[in-house]
Amino acid sequence: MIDNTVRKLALGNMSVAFIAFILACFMGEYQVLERSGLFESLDSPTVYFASVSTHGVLMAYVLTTFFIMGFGYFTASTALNKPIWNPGLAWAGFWTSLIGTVLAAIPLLTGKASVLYTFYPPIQAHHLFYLGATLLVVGSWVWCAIMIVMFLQWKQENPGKTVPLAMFATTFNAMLWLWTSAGVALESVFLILPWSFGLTDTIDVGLARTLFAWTLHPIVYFWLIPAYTAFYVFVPKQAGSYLFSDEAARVAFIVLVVFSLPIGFHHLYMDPEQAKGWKLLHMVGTFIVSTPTLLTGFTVIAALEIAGRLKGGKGLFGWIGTLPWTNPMVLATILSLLMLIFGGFGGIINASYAMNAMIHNTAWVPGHFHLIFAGTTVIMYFAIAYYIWPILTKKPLFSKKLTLLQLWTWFIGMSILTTPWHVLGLLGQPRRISTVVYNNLLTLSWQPYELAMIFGGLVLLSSACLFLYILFKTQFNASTEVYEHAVEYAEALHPSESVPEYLNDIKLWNKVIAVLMAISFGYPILQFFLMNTYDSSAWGY
Ligand code: HAS
Ligand code: CU
Repeated sequence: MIDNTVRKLALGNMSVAFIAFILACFMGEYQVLERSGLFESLDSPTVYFASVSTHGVLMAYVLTTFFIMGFGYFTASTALNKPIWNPGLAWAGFWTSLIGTVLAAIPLLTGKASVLYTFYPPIQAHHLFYLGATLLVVGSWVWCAIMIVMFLQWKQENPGKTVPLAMFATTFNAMLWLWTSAGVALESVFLILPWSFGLTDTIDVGLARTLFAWTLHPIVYFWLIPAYTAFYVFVPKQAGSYLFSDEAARVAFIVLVVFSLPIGFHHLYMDPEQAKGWKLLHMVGTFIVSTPTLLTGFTVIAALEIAGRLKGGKGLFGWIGTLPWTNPMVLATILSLLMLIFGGFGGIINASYAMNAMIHNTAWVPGHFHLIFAGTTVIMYFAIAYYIWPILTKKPLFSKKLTLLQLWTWFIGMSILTTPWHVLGLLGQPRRISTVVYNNLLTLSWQPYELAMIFGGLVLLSSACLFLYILFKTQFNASTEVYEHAVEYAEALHPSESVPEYLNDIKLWNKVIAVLMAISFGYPILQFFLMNTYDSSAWGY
């Protein structure tokens, strides 16, 4: 049974995540309305950029980090059957991150940090924003340390045994986050913080963007790993099937973590500060990091196929119809995978050096990441919340029908929002602009798409409200019915007593990452110290 500390830590962290999420959804709808140029009274670049910066920070950093921490405490304690190591420290991490979030929110909401979630210099925000963001990250490092300590302790207590897959994935994500955030931490400590406090007058934009690129790709897999964890450890059981291969899942997590780090230059293809050879190297790595997703798609669909066939599905596709579509976790997985086909396809286009020139800095890019992050990834956050909220609160899930409606509307809304976004990008609409109206024929042709996006946003906003309503009604349900189920982890089709040590530990992979990072980022960073660079002056406001 789940203990009170875990219950509070998981609920506390996830509640912050979902409150941030709903606030950001309202901002998102305002942004599509404002940006369309169809409502003159809303026209305000100042408000727009304050809003879009807050929206991005809330979704990309606050929703994700708090969700991942809450879910991590839950998986660590249930998969290992162990209490949380040092709960006092866990709460200290939580409060540090929360205080950081509040500090960053002050300049964001007052228009003093309208630098978008990527905060690329030379646009400068108020120093409170950078300080707050730093604290948010420092708090999350505490979570990483707790996950790694629990993983190592369990291994010591259970020599020769295989670490449960859920904990293996969580610990790899913690390790990934430590490596990932190191890039932006270096950028903050050595470049941005001194510059924003006025200790330095100039900033090396090329070096700052290089260090941010170190973080920018792996961070997206930090967000994604909880979704894949659910695919592997919850979905097969929920569908009435088995985990197709425990070993393949471990390989997928390892490749995902190891190869997500040395490839960030695919965000810099169009930048001048890195040479094309380095970009090419990072491109090769980017294609390698797509393979664990293909492996995940294959094994998760295989688990679903087994489920469908066990339920009597026949023929090539007959098993799809016999899947338990009314199970929220299974439905979310199917919808998530459908969005992954197109979101991932877009990713491959982005990653292809030459084709990147076609879509870089256009509306295609937010189309890509809304589909694959807000779609594929966040729909699994919903499914996880629906699955564990009853376990954490001991209250049965409020209305399965509404839950299914919520998942469908999220999928439909996200498809309506992101398809026009992709098309607009191909039509040449830039990203990061506050209005699309230039009074010419080209921008007139954009209008029907803008209208569709406003509608998609409305569907999403309703769906997001419904999500929170369901969690709220579950937790504060007045009924006396007690939900006493424990979490059920999937069993492997061929359970193996032991796996090779490299599929059961982090040490070797840490070393591999260190070598790959030295190769892919060593010289590209060093070069800034070997040549004369011409810094841009800060133009803060
Ligand atoms: Fe990305 C930009 C490349 C995945 C997020 N990405 C972004 C940005 C974000 C983001 C936030 O190379 C914007 C950053 C900014 O603000 O500047 N991305 C990729 C590639 C992948 C990828 C190659 N991205 C993600 C994920 C994200 C995310 C995951 C968040 C969670 N991305 C890029 C590039 C850029 C970029 C460039 C820079 C663009 C620019 O120029 O600025 C890959 O990981 C994708 C691999 C996925 C696949 C899909 C396989 C499909 C499967 C589904 C099978 C399902 C079936 C259905 C058949 C290859 C496995 C079954 C149905 C049943 C009924 C059962
Ligand atoms: Cu990337």
